[in-house]
Amino acid sequence: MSQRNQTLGEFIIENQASFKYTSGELSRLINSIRLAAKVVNHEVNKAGLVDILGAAGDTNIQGEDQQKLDVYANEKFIQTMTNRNIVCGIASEEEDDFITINSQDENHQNKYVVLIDPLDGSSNIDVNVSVGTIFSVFRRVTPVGSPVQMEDFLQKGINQVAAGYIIYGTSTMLVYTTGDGVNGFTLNPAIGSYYLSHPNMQFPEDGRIYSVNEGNYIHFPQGIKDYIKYCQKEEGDRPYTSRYIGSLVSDFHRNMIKGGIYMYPKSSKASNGKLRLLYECNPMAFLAEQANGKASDGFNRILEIEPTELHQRVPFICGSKNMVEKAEEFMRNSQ
Ligand code: AHM
Ligand code: MG
Repeated sequence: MSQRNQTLGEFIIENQASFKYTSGELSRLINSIRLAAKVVNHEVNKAGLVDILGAAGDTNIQGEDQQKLDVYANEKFIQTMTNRNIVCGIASEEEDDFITINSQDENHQNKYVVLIDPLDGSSNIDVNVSVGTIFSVFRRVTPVGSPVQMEDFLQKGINQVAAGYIIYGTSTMLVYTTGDGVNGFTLNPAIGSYYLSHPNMQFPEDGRIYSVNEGNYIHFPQGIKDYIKYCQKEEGDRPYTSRYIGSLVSDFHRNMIKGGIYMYPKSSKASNGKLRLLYECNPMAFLAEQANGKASDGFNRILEIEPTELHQRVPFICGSKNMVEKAEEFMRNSQ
């Protein structure tokens, strides 16, 4: 049920009972993400003003330069969730290993682990283009009270209990699901509250936007090349429109509202593509399915992929159902 002027805080309280585990722990977790997001938002918004731009000099596990804001966002999200003592473990795209929380305290009862990409698309910061935070939440599989283990994080996406993103765009939004549809909240920066602005978000079944880094075309598998040519062909409602921001959260968000497909396929240079299963693809796939969309690696449902390592990459095709199915058809036919 959506109400006029309903805040995220009110929405969380009102909907807590509909969540099947209802201990209030997940609500507190979403609350802490909302809080950290406000702090990060403040910093992202003044990125052009202060000397926080540029590479921090560190290199993350994927061998990429870290921007300073990546480091900042990583610290803020980890700090907020750790200080409030509401999760038992965190894995971040910016950290080599997962973080165990409260392992010294035998009485800690926290059940959830969070996987997070604190600032996705950060190469866009220097040019004032939208970036995002992506998060994914699982119930731990090892016994409550013991230190978390790798298996708590290496779960299939289908086991997610919540997922979402924050988009730091022309306005800042928090979009999330706890498995009962997708809702979007817009931050009113004057008051510091998020308001329910996009209740029950849904991908249109069909769309006319395709989002892919076409500069890599020559390296793409034949099925993807064929699908791109299909998108460009003059027939029916085609050619489609090409839109690629290079910021997954922003491309996904636009496609969910307008109808479209996002693709980061494997290539002859990167055999599993670029995006990470646990920090990027699983949460976006959960959101997509909850919003009547679809997410695939070209052949398999993303949410059913068995993860084998924290920083694993997978090819990613996601968006309006009929468009993703068409792309899969081209993949199959090219085999
Ligand atoms: P990042 O986690 O290093 O920011 O990389 C993820 C980003 C996505 O947001 C975006 O869709 C993609 O990388 C763009 O990659 P490319 O520049 O290769 O097209
Ligand atoms: Mg990322």
